[in-house]
Amino acid sequence: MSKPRILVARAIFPDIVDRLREHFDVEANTDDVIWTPQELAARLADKDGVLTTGSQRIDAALLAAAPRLKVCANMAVGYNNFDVDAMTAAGVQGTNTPDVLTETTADFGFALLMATARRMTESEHYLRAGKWTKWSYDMFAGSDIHGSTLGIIGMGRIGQGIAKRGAHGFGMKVVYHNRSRLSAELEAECKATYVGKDELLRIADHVVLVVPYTPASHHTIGAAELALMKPTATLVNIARGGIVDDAALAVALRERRIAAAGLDVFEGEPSVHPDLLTVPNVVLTPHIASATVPTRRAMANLAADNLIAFFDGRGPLTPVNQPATLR
Ligand code: 8YV
Repeated sequence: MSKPRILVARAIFPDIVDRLREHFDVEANTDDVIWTPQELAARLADKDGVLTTGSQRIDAALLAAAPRLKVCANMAVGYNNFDVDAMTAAGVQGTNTPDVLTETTADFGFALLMATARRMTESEHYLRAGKWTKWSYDMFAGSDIHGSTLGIIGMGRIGQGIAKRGAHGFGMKVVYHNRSRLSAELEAECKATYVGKDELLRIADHVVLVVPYTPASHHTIGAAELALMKPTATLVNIARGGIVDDAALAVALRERRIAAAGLDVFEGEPSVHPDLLTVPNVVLTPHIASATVPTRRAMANLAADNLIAFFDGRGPLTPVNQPATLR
């Protein structure tokens, strides 16, 4: 019997592609070309499965052009690149990579918060530019992390990881907002108190966004929300581009309506709003919150294992939908 045909849509660890070759007839994007939706559809026309990253859109048009496609394994916990309703209607299984990146991403969220509040990149640029000629009492004075109030919007696994780091490691008072309230046990573990979104924005010294992207969470933070925040506050977005109105944020940063922002994700990335590139009080990183070698390997391995388990007939390990009948 011939092996199922798989497309690995972006370059990933070569040994993990080799592992997939033991099970599948694999076409791999070894040169890491960024395909247009039409090019992706053409390559999927004869494929049974695909390993995607967050940058390939799987929607009704693509599914119509790929009639054999049965499973899409995303190498990411977020899957807003999937039109899940269209996939479910077409009988196509989707999977993601939860859990394996939780702690690494929470580490990064905390690192970005600290770098932002303590003005680490801004001061490094100053030093590298040869501008450091004398010490002064207020040079790059930022805001404290320890003992401050941390507001987390989106209290899933990563949000909980950040809450624990803040509460247990830095003695922060943690408040959170989420679609649903955590159990009393989880709230106690995270030492976190549930509040409304506006209250969180008003009282937090540092706001971290970890909410998944959906049409409902588009521009969770815009001009009106930024206006509620303290002028001394820090905003960190490690969630998705589009959760923050980047244009409104650039204005708020330039006018010092909030003190600083740390952004790992952007609307329309890899493009970055030009005004964010010219304000000094923002730390910018290129969507690397999960980027450690062990974690990226674990993500790629879990995506591969999802494909293997699906075609073995064991069922996907970490499904994102449950089509009533599969293609
Ligand atoms: C990925 C992410 O690196 O898992 C996610 O949702 O945002 C990142 O960990 C990125 O989406 C590439 O797949």
